[in-house]
Parts: sequence; structure tokens; C-alpha cells
Amino acid sequence: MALSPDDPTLGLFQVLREDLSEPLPEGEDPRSHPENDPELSEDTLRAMFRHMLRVRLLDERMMMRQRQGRIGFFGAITGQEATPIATAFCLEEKDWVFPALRENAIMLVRGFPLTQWLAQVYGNSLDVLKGRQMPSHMSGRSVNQVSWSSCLGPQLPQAVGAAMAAKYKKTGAVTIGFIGDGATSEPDFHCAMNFAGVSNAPCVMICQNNHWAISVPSKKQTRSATFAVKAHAYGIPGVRVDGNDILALRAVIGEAVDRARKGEGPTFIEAVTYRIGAHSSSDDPTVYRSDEEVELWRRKDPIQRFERYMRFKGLLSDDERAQLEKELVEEILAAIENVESAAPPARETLFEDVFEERPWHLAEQQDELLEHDPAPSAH
Ligand SMILES: Cc1ncc(C[n+]2csc(CCOP(=O)(O)OP(=O)(O)O)c2C)c(N)n1
Repeated sequence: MALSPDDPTLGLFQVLREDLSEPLPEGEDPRSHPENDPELSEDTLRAMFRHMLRVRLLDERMMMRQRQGRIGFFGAITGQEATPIATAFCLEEKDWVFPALRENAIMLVRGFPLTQWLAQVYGNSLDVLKGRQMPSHMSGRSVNQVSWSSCLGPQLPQAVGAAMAAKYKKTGAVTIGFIGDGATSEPDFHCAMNFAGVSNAPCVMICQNNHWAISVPSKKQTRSATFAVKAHAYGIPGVRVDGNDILALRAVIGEAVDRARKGEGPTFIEAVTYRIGAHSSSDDPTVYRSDEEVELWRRKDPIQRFERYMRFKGLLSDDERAQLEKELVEEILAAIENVESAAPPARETLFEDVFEERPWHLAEQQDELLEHDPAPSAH
């Protein structure tokens, strides 16, 4: 594959106008590239908007809960909502997701209950994992999403391996693997790209280039012109897409998923976006990046860009927008209240799920523990 000005790994695939600085005159098309519009149905557009807004409102409330000391850790995706939500809308039930740090929301779109999702943040008795997982490392067997790994990188070779298995078993499933710009410096990234190419696996690998790996800027991760261009070295198609443009993402990821499903092999996608908030609740980004830079990206906000399109299409009025937000906040607060009122995992669960038959020494330890403190206190 020769590099050319038309090379999709060097350009930026877009549908929506990028800059929100100036209000659009009444009736003006918010698309800079209408020819790329995937022309989704009204129901799909409404559902996508709802999910984007839901995640934004959820993240705001979870960061507040963390500051109040009610949860230990949270990683918001503010500014990056478009990529996970667009991905979820490209998948079939049988497909698998191997996320990195910022794709937990895909589970919610695919029907994972909000209460169970939140319970994995709180790690209490409603948590199917019994509070044993790292905080906020959500997973959902019912929606084919594995946990992300705290250690950067391994999810990508796992995604390719699962895709290879799907190919051998002829299940027709496609797998999606995510990676951050920082994690492309890990050997796992290169191993995954190589295996995906050689095995022609039905896999889509998506790099969310949000410009920062905690305090390390993306330009320190590579000397390549873009991340997407790396696809050429592995002999697979690559695309660089606007990661704050949900319509562009839906078009590009949808096409990659279709190709994979038809047996035409893997694709590597770079979604160019920005992490508006902190890396996680443990980070203070003001010490390593400027307010001006953040402000520049706020003016490319993925929800506001999509909202302009929804209004242009006549699918969202001021009243509908206000009503939607009210409904979502009510839903989120009710789910949080429900989860917060649950007790911690019962003490005896500490001894479950390792041995089929509990050895005598663990039985003794359990008896001793329960005798000492039989009733765990509520949150
Ligand atoms: C192998 C490994 N090295 C370092 C870390 C520490 N660490 C946690 S998150 C992170 C930055 C990740 O950046 P990126 O891959 O760009 O994803 P983002 O957080 O920006 O979404 C680092 C260096 C780690 N978890 N694992």
C-alpha cells in the first residue's frame, strides 16, 4: 500500500463540522462532509444521542461520588463518548468487546443493567464479582464484554486471539479490541497487529488517541505521522477518523465490522479525540497541560456536535432535550441510590469460588472470622 494524499491513515474522516466556536446560522447544514453521512434511521439517531448524554451525566455524578469519598476510584470518559457509543451501535449480540480504559459504556448500550454496572464500581453485595475486581474494571458476561486490564496492552492480542477462535469455529462473531495512544508503545500492540494481519482475523482494533497517556503527550509515543499509518506495516487497512464525530465513527467502524464479518480481515482505526477531564480520579491534569488546549477541545465537544445535527434534522427541540436530561438524571440517581443502600459483600464470600470443596483450614478460618464479626456494616 503506497502512501498518498488520499491515504485514509493520514487524513481525517469526518461527517460533522468540527468547530463549535461560532453558532450555526438557522437552517445551515452542520455537516462538513454530508457525502460521508451514514444516513441512520431517526430511531437510531435518537438512541445514540440518548446514550451519549447518559454517559456524560453518569460520569459527572460518579466523579462527584468519588470526591465525596463514597467510591474509591473512577475514570470518566468525558469528551470521548462518541467512540464507545458508535462502536456499540455497530455490533451484533454475538460479537465480543475487549476494552481498554474508556469503553465501559459499550456494555450499557448493549443492555447491561445500570445497577449491576454501578455495583461493580462500589464492589458491594450487588456486585456479581463480589467486590474482588479492581474498582471500575467492569465486565459483563451477558453482553460479551471482558474486563479491561490495569496492565496496558494485553486486551489487544486477546481480541485477536478471540477473533481467530471465532474464525476457526465459524461462529460469525467479530471482536473489537481497544487501545490508548500510550499503550501502542507496548509490545502487545505490535504482536496483536501482526497476528491479526497474518491470520486475517475478524477483528477491529481501535486506538483512542486522546492525546495524553496520563502526563505523557502522544507525540512522545511515536515518530510516525499518525497512529493509523502503522496499519500499513502489518499489511492491514487503516483509517484515521474524527473521534468526536459519532456519525463518522459509525460509518468507519460499521464498515470495518462488516468487512470482518464477511471474512475480509482486520482493520486498524485511529479515533482522534481528547480526554477533557483527568486521567482518573487520582490525577490532576492541570500540572501537565494548558487550559487553552483543553478549551480548544471543548469547542469540538462530541455531544454538542451531534446535538447540532439532531436539531438540524428536526429530531431534538429545547423541550425534548430538557425532558431527556431530566429522565436520565432521575434514572441515574435512582440506580446510584439503589446501589449505595446495599451492604458490603458478605464476609463468607471471601472463602467462595476457589475450591470446589472447602479445605478444613479455610473452614476453620471462616468460622473464626464469622464468630469475630458476624454482621458486616452497611455503607
Ligand atoms: C504496562 C503498564 N505500564 C504503565 C502503566 C501505568 N499507566 C496506567 S494508565 C497509563 C496511561 C495510558 O494511556 P493511554 O494508553 O493513552 O490510554 P488513556 O488512559 O489515555 O485512555 C499508564 C502509563 C500500566 N498500567 N501498565
